Amino acid sequence: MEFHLLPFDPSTASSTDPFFLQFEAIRRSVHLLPPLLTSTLPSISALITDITLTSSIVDVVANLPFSKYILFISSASMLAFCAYFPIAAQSNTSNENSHLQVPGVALIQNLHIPPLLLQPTNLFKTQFIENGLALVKTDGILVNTFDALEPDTLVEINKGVVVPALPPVVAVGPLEPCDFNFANEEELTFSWLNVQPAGSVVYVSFGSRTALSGAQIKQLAEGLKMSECRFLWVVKSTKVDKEDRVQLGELVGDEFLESVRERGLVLNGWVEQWGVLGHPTVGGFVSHCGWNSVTEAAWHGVPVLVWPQDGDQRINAGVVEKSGFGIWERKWDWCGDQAQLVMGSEIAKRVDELMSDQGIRARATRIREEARRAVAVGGSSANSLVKVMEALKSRG
Ligand code: G50
Repeated sequence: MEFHLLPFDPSTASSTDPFFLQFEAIRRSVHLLPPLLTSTLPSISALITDITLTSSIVDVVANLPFSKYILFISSASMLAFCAYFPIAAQSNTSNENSHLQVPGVALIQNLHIPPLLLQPTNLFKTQFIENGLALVKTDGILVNTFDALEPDTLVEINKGVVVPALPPVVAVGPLEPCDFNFANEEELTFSWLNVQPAGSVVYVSFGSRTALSGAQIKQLAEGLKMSECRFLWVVKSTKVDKEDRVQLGELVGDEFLESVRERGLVLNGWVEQWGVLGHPTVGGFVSHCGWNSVTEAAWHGVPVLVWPQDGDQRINAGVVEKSGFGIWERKWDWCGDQAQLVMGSEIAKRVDELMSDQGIRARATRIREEARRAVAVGGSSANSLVKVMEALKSRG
């Protein structure tokens, strides 16, 4: 069924980020959903909505005869933070603390809090606070994580320690990504990967919406050249793909491309990340720690050099570090105009460390086993999902 959004004027919102503006455009149209939701046959028994829409949908559907669930697309640690942050924001207007204690879960340094949430006001912060407060009006929260990845956090949240009135939080992951089929360099990527030695390639990607600065891209190129590894590097220089018109040579230098031709593949399109991380020649991942990247690395048991760039990524990096399948150099800066450059020599050192550390590799393999056990029949995530289904059925 197609659902058309109302016209939306971005200049009426306090942000220029295309992703947040899209959230807002959807949020301002969800009040049109009820006639559609109540006219389906068979009638629906549950509505599952993305976290970004929570506050705009809960009141609209409050009196409709189905259960209301939220799908939280980041970590359970981030969910705890999301649920508690509005309470902290209300009680502490001075913002003088250097950290925030999420009850029962974690002491979060201000340095690790999503930067937009430390500003006085902006569209994302408003949405984040409203969504966090509205979580208590839902029947449950599904999270793309699994018990073995964030055991303590899940237990504490469900004990009511973080926010007492929070509905059940259900770990249902790791969820497999859907196949969008828009990886444009698939053949090149896999024919190159296929001829590399097992476990020898480090895959470098900062996700679908992070553009490193030109200067940082140059240092990363330098680092990969200095490291002794083979690498598959997806370069991204603009936040929105369709604005990307720069040739690779201009970004990283033709000389660089020539000098690493034997052991590196550099691309500036999308790759099919699930297939890349699952490829036997890939043995390490330099990642910004977007949550999908973390769960995919866990699923495939690939050790991660975490380099969070923005948003929830430092909180997610903490999860990877704690689970033992990643290395985190905390001195490395966020992305942004004021960012302190991380030099190539330092990147090379860490990449070589990642690729040679047998302890990390063993722990990544263990996480992989846990991830697969969680979604197999009888596993923690599979069982939890069955329970949700049974609850829906018993509602009639
Ligand atoms: C900051 C940011 C981007 C971003 C997130 C940030 C998330 C993702 C989950 O914190 O935490 C989330 C999205 C919207 C919301 C609550 C939680 O209202 O710059 O994705």
